[in-house]
Amino acid sequence: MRAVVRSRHQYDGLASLYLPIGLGVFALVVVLFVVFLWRYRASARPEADRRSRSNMAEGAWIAVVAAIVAVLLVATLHTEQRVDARAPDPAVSVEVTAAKWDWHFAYAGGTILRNEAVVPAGRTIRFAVRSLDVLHGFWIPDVRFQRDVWPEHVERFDLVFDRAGTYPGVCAWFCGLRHQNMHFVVRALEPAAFATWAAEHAAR
Ligand SMILES: [Cu+2]
Repeated sequence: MRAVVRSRHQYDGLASLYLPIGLGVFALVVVLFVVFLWRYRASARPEADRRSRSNMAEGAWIAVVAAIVAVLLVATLHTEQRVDARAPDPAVSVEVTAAKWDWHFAYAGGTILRNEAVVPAGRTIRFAVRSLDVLHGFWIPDVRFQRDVWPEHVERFDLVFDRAGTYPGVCAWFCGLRHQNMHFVVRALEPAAFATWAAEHAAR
């Protein structure tokens, strides 16, 4: 069986690669800026062989930037690939419909919840999300996950909610006058509690 992929871990790992590189480049630019300001200030004598030295420096700078971009690109594509991959055996499938200004979560047994999803914690949940009207954004910050949804298209993805608890979700795109009310929650229950919940709702 394929290992369970947690979007939160994946994107946190990516951020811990981007952040030090970003800070390092920022520090380098600031240091070079100050050094050049000091060295080539108006009172200093102008350098003689500006052209040959700057060609080398520019070449080195381009090579460093290209290498950094290549590393970040490969790491990002790998992460996206892992997050986008769908499990062959999701524990629960939920069909989500976004429409101004609500989210509806439908289960195989016929249960439909408004602005709330109930799922088992620690299990792979398959979401199939569609929009009935305009562009919406299915965003759950705690799992570092956001997907755009638009009409006549179904967006499918897997998520895992590690611990039992409440995970707030919001619409990530301005979609009209009451966009700011377009919230939902994912309630993750312990698997046994989820089984009870599912049995109760199936019996209705
Ligand atoms: Cu929306």
